[in-house]
Amino acid sequence: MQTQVAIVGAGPAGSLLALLLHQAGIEVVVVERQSRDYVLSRIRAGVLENGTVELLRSAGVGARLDAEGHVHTETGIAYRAEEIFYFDIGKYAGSQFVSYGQTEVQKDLYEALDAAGVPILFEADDAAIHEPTGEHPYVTCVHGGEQVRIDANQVVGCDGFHGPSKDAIPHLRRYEKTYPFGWLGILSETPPLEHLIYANSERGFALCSQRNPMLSRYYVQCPLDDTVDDWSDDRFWSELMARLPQHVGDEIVTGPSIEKSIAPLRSFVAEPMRHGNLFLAGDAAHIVPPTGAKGLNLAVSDVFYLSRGLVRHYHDGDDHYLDTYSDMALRRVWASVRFSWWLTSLLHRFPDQTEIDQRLQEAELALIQTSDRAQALLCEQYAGMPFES
Ligand code: RFL
Ligand code: PHB
Repeated sequence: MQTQVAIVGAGPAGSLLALLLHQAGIEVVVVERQSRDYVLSRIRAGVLENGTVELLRSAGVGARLDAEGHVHTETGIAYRAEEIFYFDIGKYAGSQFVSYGQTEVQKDLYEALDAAGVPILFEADDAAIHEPTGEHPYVTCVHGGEQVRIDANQVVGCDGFHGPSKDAIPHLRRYEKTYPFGWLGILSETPPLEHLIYANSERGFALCSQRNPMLSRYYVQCPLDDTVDDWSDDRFWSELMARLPQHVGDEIVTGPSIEKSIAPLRSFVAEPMRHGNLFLAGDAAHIVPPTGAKGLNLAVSDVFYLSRGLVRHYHDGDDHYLDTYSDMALRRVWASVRFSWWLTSLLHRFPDQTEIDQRLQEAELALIQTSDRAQALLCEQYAGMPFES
């Protein structure tokens, strides 16, 4: 098989990149380890920044998002048991964000790729990248029991944190930090609260989020060695309520969970994001803890920079944006890695935390609550930086 760009991984990064390149007349082939149904069953991100929404719209996959997504500007932070304030990214950053699940984004992308006839090899095993620094790198995999070879001009690793593409880069610098807790998340078919609410509590972090008017998403911080079997629905709801101000908890409509999972928290950056004709994008190159809602948005910003570089390369023979891809993408990555780490540190209960650490977190939250300038800084980062031109 011969193509111009071979993409490993059909999550949001690989799917959106494939769509944008195809729309620009560039041939792509995508290789995905899982089945389509499996990818569509993963419950992940829920918050899309403006830049993400605009890029999805420009790719022609904004219609359902515009019709069904819930537009917000305000987000709550609860702390000190009964205190709560709302920061407004509309007021301070002139921006808004949309609650629309990653699952729905993925569904929209697969439908658009199908309609465009872009080839995606689902359930492809043993994907490997060869000769990344050569003029003709290639990907091999096993698909439908057959050995497949895809010859390309560029290969893009969009294969998430556990994928093989970053291992094809020698001397890759890896920066990593793990956190001593996880997030237990549930979905329930109940009406969500109007606003997202993040909570700092002596019992641990909690988050109230949403997917649509009849689908809520909630999280509580839990020990890393807990399993979902340790958490009955009753235990989850009572722990969530115990971490929120009473008047917020009173508004929550509880119901049976329809999904329950535990995710570890990690900060990770791989540098550089290019090795010859192999490029990395999305979770393949970086992971952030979900506290700042940045992971999917960063994957999309990588795709913005990389698609621009590839389009200029194929249309004009101009490699400026391909050559600056890694540096430009990494500037945004590091800003989000820092923000996500900071918000995680501010809102979670650490195992060795003492009373003074708790009070220091609360004092910082009080500073944000009462200082316009501190709130503006939070809002600017939560809203997301604009893409660099
Ligand atoms: P993905 O989604 O992991 O997709 C990678 C794809 O590559 C495939 N793959 C392979 N394919 C072929 N061969 C191989 N050997 C392969 N190995 C792997 C995988 O099957 C998969 O389909 O990475 P991508 O595309 O970079 O997208 C990144 C996002 O998924 C991720 O950053 C976000 O979900 C993170 N995240 C959030 N991000 C936000 O922007 N806002 C949020 O509100 C938010 N909340 C979250 C989150 C992630 C969470 N979890 C579970 C990690 C909440 C949670 C709980
Ligand atoms: C979600 O809705 O899943 C969500 C929202 C905000 C976050 C993380 C996850 O910071």
